[in-house]
Amino acid sequence: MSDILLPRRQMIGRAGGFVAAAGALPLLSGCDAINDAPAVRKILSMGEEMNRASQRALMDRDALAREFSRADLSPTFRSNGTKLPSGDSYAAHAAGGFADWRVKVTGLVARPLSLSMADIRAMPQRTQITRHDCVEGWSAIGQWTGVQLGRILAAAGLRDSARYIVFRCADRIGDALYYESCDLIDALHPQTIMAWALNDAVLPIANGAPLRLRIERQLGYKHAKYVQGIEAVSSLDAIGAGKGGYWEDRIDYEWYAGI
Ligand SMILES: Nc1nc2c(c(=O)[nH]1)N[C@H]1C(S)=C(S)[C@@H](COP(=O)(O)O)O[C@H]1N2
Ligand SMILES: [Mo]
Repeated sequence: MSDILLPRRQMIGRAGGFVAAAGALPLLSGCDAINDAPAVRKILSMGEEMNRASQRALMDRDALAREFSRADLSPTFRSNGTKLPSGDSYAAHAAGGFADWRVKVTGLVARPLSLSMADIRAMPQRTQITRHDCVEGWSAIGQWTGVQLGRILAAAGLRDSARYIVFRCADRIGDALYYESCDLIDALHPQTIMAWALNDAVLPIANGAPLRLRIERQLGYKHAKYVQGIEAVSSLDAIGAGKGGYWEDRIDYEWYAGI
């Protein structure tokens, strides 16, 4: 998996480089000849790169991911990773239309919650058409409907010591149930939703039924499917091997997968 990850990452990096270079061009044209020296150009573009990186790190975090129109929807939204969680428990939930599914909100909260899908659907909803980017080299545009994670966390009452939100999933891959996490900037971002519908239909099992995270400023593997637990913690040290996610702990996926 990691060998196909690299080219995609490089592609994303390079795409950013092209944008930076294109932006820098008008500044350079019309300047004196020294700007044509390759070394100077290299230093300028390094500065541009650093500038972009620090902006991404410090300032860009609240910006909205691009939203698309219905005409942009992918004909099918493919599935990746787990397509059907194994085990009798999930099968029984699926057979019952997930009527008994519970999402537990625990950890550093004033009021731990156990939410049914009916509870989730009774909360104010948000619908967004966004592009999903998987590091394995595919993208798809889909329309997602669900509750902003911030509303759920507000209902539970985050404690001051909470720094990260951990998502516990129902599917086991090899040795462990899938898990992911994010910081509070992403957790409280307006486009971060717990989605139960895709393209106006109830979420298919392959896409994470009954409830999956949409965290639109991040790469695909952060979008936890089959969520049954939302946990507020002060540190990721005790989660899995400490890097904050199933793939982060096993291969070289970055915890911060911002796009
Ligand atoms: N629980 C769980 N969540 C998961 C995965 C998974 O295997 N299990 N795969 C991740 C990856 S790598 C991607 S690209 C997306 C795929 O979402 P999709 O199946 O709706 O396309 O889910 C992410 N969330
Ligand atoms: Mo992915």
